[in-house]
Amino acid sequence: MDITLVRGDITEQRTDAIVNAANSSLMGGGGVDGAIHRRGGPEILEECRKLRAGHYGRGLRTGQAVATTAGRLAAKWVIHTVGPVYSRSEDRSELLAACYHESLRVADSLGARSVAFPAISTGLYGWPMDGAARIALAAVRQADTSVDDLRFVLFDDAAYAVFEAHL
Ligand code: AR6
Repeated sequence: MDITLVRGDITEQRTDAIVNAANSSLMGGGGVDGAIHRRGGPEILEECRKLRAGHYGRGLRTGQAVATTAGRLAAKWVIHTVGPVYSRSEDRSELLAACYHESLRVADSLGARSVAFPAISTGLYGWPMDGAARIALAAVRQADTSVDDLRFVLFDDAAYAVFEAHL
């Protein structure tokens, strides 16, 4: 697997799938989630609503992942996953690693070979970039997957530098 770092906006990636740092409601939000729904258009939310009306009536649990169309985006699919909110008192690293593993499992089930990830949980959910980068890179390196082009799309220079140091 090739692991690449990109400085930019995940909605512009031309990978088979892009991963959304969603919340368990699947009904959109700010950050990456807001950008994906805004640029991908209403089709994504329509599919999310159907998921909520069906198997995901209670929402998507932290560490799980599920795919929808990518609407108007260049990618074919959006894989929604829910990162853990950072906690100083509780070690939630395994839940963060699960986001990467589960997203890659969903990617494999779709036949996606190229996948772009944001730095899950490092925005609104408060995870320090250094720890999040270490967990993310270890998780994707350990994964047993057919994805051979994996990109981390980092929104600013500081995030890029932290991932670069760990890679
Ligand atoms: N492309 C790439 N990275 C981005 C983009 C973008 N367009 N926009 C922000 N980032 P966040 P979380 C970076 O908050 O911490 C939402 O409201 C950002 O700088 O998007 O997992 C959801 O609905 C940060 O480094 O996700 C949830 O409620 C990283 O992406 C909640 O936020 C993740 O920031 C999830 O919080």
